[in-house]
Amino acid sequence: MTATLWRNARLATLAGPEPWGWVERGALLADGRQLQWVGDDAALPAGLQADEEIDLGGALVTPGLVDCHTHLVYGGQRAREFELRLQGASYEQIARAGGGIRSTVAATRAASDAQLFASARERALALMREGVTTLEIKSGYGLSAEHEARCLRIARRLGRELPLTVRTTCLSAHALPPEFEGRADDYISAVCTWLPQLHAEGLIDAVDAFCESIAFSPAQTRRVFDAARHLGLPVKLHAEQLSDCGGAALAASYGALSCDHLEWLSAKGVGAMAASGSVAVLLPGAFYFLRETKLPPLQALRDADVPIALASDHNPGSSPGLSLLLMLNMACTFFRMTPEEALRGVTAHGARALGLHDRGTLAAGQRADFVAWDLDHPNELAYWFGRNPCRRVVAGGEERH
Ligand code: DI6
Ligand code: FE
Repeated sequence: MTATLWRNARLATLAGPEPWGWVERGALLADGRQLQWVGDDAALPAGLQADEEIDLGGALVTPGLVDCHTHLVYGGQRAREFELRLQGASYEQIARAGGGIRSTVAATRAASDAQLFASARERALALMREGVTTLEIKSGYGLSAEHEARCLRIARRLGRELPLTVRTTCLSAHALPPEFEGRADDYISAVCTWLPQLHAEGLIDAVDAFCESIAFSPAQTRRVFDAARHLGLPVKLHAEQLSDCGGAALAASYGALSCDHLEWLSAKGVGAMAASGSVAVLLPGAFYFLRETKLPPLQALRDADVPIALASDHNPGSSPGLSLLLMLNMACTFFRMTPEEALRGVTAHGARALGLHDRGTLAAGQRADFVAWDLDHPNELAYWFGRNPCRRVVAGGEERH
């Protein structure tokens, strides 16, 4: 293992008591994949040796970014549906008329493995160019045992072939596939039989569902969660996106890693999430693209000390964007998050939403995932948009090229 010392960095460690976990003249020492020491350059302990030294030229350095909620593997696109929505059709109307998620399911089933892999790889590379080092990918556009497994295998392959950590989530309870029309309970029974097979093949790190009037009920969600619990898999939930179904409180009662979207989250839901330690994942891209007006209860989440994460929710229907940095900007402008909250949302809190405790801050013992930016101050990460200030990325102790 080679030990590398990066010097002359201005560190936003997000660890420790200073705002941003700031260290003005910082250095990071990594031994292989792990950070061995992080701190003030002048305080580097004499006993620590590096095989190689790299001067970062005073660059701003943050932890690697974590995009903790994406639907990256799918076929086709839905620009026509966007046009229909601009003419007045609602997301729900399109979904109920058999468009929406179902049209992406048809395109996904029709695509070859090679096509699905190539398009998902391009999207992953776009996110990586802005400093993403950990990426969650959900299934949910296959909606059969065969096609869900195919999409999850493609997600796993991305994690093997790219310098990136990929975490996979099974979202088979995303929408009702056409062959189960009128038989949602039967579909949920089928999903509960696939989960053990998918898990046995090592394809899933967590289980998710879409709990909504246009998708699955709380009772159906509960059945999926019971199956996940039986396998020892953690759960997350698309909850309270379009209405208040009480999904967040339900997920919290299963110790959910996260509840995501949450525009319609009630006070009761906030309390349940605080008690269970679930992360609130806010998705400003979907809020923006569906032209929602109902804001997630940010102050109530803060008051209850619920950790708040941000993610791209990249998907072809409600958030076709591929910039996690843009989500920081939108979280501040739309949701009134602070730039520091937004950065924690795509680092420490994003990691926690995936159950990962070895990343998201810069400290000894954490993974050596970090980004050097062409910026003076970390508040600029939420300020610029449409600009990519990412200069260099280190993932697992290795610089990406
Ligand atoms: N909520 C969303 O915003 C995405 N999935 C979900 O459950 C949208 C998925 C799509 O429209 O294709
Ligand atoms: Fe989503």
